[in-house]
Amino acid sequence: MRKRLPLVVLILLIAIIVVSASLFLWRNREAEMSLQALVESAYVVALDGDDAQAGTVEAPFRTINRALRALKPGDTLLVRGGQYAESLNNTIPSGESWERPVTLKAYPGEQVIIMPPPGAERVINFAGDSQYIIVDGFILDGTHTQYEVIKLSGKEDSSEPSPSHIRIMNNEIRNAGAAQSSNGEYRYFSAGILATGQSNYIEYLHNIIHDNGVTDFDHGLYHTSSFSIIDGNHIYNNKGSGIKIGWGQNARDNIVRNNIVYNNNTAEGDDGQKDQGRGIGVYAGTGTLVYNNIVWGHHHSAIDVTYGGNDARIINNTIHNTTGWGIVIGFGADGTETAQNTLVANNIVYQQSDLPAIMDARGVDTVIENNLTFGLDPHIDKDADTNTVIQNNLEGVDPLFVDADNFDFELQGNSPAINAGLTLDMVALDFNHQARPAGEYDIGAYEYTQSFFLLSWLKP
Ligand SMILES: [Ca+2]
Repeated sequence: MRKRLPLVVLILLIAIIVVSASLFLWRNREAEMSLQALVESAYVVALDGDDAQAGTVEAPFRTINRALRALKPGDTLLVRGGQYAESLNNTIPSGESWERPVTLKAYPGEQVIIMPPPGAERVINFAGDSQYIIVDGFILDGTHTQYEVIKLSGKEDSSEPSPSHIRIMNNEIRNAGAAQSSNGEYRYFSAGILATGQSNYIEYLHNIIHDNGVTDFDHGLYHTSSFSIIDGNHIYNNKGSGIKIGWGQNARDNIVRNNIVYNNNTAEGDDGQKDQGRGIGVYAGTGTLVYNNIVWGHHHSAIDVTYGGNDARIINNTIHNTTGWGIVIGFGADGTETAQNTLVANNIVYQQSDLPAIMDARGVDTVIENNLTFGLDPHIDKDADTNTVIQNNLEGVDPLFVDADNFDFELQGNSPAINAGLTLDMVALDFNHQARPAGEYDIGAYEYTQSFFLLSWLKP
């Protein structure tokens, strides 16, 4: 006789289905209502609008720059789908606080491209003391621009006005400087995003930054300012480095986390070599925190700390098959540059290059511990260092990724990286925002968790 499902299980299953379905409908209804409220309270721009109109959803403006003149702190501008040939050159008004910002947002569910016409310098330039501005959900295309897609034009002198408290989120940032040709000279001015001087408290969240630049000195995201967060971005195919922090200025206390950085350094240098672009370069700044990043593919090094970049923390990153070093400390081009007090901990470096996985060239007081290395040259090496400590690392041990060929760098259940990391408060969450249990940190960007079908299905 066939076994029948016990009645209590059946009732439980039906209850789960009913609750889930109502929860789903309720959430959808809530989202619809909040969109309706947003649309009714926002200014709106559309390609079939008219700048003489009131800028409402029924009577939208035609140009973004017209709409910007109407915005006050707390206002939102929604831009409807289509392509806008405009440059926003210091024309976005400031908000008052993060409670009353000025927000520019692509209309939910619509694709909005801002691509300035030939001759424009940038897609967006923030200058003066612009602050409390959110730019959310656009495709920002520098195909015709001369310089960066976005520039935050801060001044070196803190007594002069600089932009600050700008949130750049959910945008695609591409093709900076594509109108330029390199004509054999080095240029430094077509990064995807460039922040200079005192452009502090900037948040770069969940952007896709790709195919920017002309020469190998043009980076995806080049941030030379302080107190900023670079979180959850995908950065690839840029001519120079993926992310570069600091250069010539004292970039302080920046956080670089949860980013995926791959296959940058697409330009050759004037020596015909691709040896300039880093995945993540930490230069000349203090206190840079780099964690839960995943870096692979063509780069001089996946993570580089040098040129006086001091007190950097390089923690719980996962590096796979970069063409140079995995992590390198204190290796400036002129052979004298150093970095002080760097911590390199809980990183996985899986290399197929013949350079050491982790190299301390000229670091001072570097600590390299609880990392896992594997590949052609899994060594953790030091050269002209001062007081380097290398301890508790797993050298030449396969991390057992789930599927590295398809860029899935989560850990298999029998990975030696599981529970082999140091417990460090500053990386309490992993790449997936899962808590790392104290005393049981894994090495690499992901904390291994057993997956239970029902639990993952019930998660929001
Ligand atoms: Ca663990």
